[in-house]
Amino acid sequence: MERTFLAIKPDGVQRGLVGNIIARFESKGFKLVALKMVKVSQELAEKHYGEHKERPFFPGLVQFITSDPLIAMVWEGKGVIAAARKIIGATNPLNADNGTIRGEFGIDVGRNIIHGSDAQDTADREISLWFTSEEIISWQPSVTSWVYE
Ligand code: ABT
Ligand code: MG
Repeated sequence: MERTFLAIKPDGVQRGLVGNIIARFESKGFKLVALKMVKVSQELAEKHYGEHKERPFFPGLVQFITSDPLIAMVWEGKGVIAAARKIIGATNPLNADNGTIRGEFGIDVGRNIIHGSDAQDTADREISLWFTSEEIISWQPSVTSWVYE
């Protein structure tokens, strides 16, 4: 089954949005298989956002993501990578559709509340960057047959 890495960023935690955000993925029917609060190190932040290393916003991005704790998670389900990106909304919250997390809760691109892996290869890379295999739990929700046909 497909898996994605999601992180409620320090702004989402500070603004008390953790429960609201988790509820959206839970009620959609996706399965939470790993979760932890992390005060992110400089090294982990630079690895996670490695693709943006040369961009002018990189130092501010690393500073922001290491500034306070975030909630790191792995979610599992059919089509979860693309579906989570839809639930999250566009990178710039002012362009994000109403009803998405960023559309409802954000304004600035550097305070966009939540991260979600953008493709299968990034999901694989990010999950192994943030979690050990022991931290990811295989379990079967008893409602599975009411979510999947
Ligand atoms: P992430 O889920 O954080 O990766 O955001 P998303 O995939 O929607 O957007 P990308 B392009 O990966 O942006 C990564 C972070 O960089 C910030 N950013 C991006 C800027 O501050 N200025 C920019 O011009 C661009 C392109 C937004 C993202 N995170 N934060 N915080
Ligand atoms: Mg991204």
